[in-house]
Amino acid sequence: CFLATASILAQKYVPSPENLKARQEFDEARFGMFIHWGASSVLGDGEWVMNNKNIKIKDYQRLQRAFNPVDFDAKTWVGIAKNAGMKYITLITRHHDGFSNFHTQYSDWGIANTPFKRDIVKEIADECHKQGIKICFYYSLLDWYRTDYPYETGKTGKGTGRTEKSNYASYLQFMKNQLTELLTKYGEVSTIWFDGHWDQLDNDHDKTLQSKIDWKYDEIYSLIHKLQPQCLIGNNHHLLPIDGEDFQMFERDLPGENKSGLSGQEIGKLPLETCETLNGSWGYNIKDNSYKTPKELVDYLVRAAGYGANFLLNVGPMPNGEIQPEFVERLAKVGDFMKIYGSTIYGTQGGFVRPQDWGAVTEKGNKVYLHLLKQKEDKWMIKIPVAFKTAKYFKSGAPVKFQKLDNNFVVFDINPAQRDELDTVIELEK
Ligand code: FHN
Repeated sequence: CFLATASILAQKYVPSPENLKARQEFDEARFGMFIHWGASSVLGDGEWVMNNKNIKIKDYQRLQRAFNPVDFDAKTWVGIAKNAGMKYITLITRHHDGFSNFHTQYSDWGIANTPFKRDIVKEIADECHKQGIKICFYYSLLDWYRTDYPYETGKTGKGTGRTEKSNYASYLQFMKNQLTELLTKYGEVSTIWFDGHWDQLDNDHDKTLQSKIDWKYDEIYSLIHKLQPQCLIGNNHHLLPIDGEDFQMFERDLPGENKSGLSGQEIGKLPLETCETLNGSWGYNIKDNSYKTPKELVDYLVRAAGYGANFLLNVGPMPNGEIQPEFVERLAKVGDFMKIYGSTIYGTQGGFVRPQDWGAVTEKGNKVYLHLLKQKEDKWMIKIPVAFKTAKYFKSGAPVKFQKLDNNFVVFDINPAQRDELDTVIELEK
């Protein structure tokens, strides 16, 4: 009997056929919208405000009376994402402050008890299904509000006023209950995006990022796959994928570049995603005007595609329910770019060389796309280890002059009149 149990426990996750299909679709999507929104948005100081400002639970609870996003319209939000060329939305259902953006039986601390009352997760999910884009749910493992969450404090150790002892079994059951709601009441959910694993590290500088507690991911992940086998699981733990996960994400980092300072993260074999903010903040931050330019956003998107990764671009909507105009404007410009160049990005794979200073390479079928993001010289030599017959400017279709040299080197003669300030794309046909 012991041996039988041990062999069940050791069983590796085998993704279902639906899941494999969903992985492929996810891997073709390349561009999604991340939405950080909730009670914390009211304060306009980012989603970490409760912890950063050491606000006690009893004071923070007042936000429930204040969060009243009367101008919220799911149709408008989904329209903004679609117009930007985004293929999915990853929405915060519950962030570290524990506030549930959906109607839940398992907590009074949520949207249902605000003056607004409406289930914003449901409205956005329904609208995504209606407008034909995928809906994904972010769900925090870390919780600054519940007393049964292990440890008194969040990562900064400041404390939010919880007094009772932790009880992970109870907290785990709560998460399972809420995940069951999320996976049974909102139609098809494309991904569950976990965050917060890093809260329970032995040592912030420990590059192995091993957690102090056993989160029981096997139980959580198998529940998700039982309820919706196609639902992809990702976890922002900065480790190689754990058994049961379906995609690997890199926060503020292109896969494998290890620039974010989180960890030296290696790349596994799953579909990849990188996430970044449109300004410098995830949640609404009234002081943050450091908006990335359309050129910077396009650069990030194209470089991510050059690594074979999706780009999940974050917006932190305002407490009244609107996405601020500075974001909408920039997203629309990226959308204009995607309307022209989308087919050089969606459904492609990373090219024959990793992204370089000059730009990135994507490939699809018998086409290779050279994205000249920063390349400036009119005579440009590059090593191209794939045989190709023709070269043309993707946008105009005009031929590009080139000369093949020894050892796969090719010299292109770039016509300045054919350059595009965002990205000059040369299409090679094999
Ligand atoms: O602490 C969160 C943060 O608020 C935000 O949600 C980002 C998104 O990737 N993840 C965490 C930081 O690693």
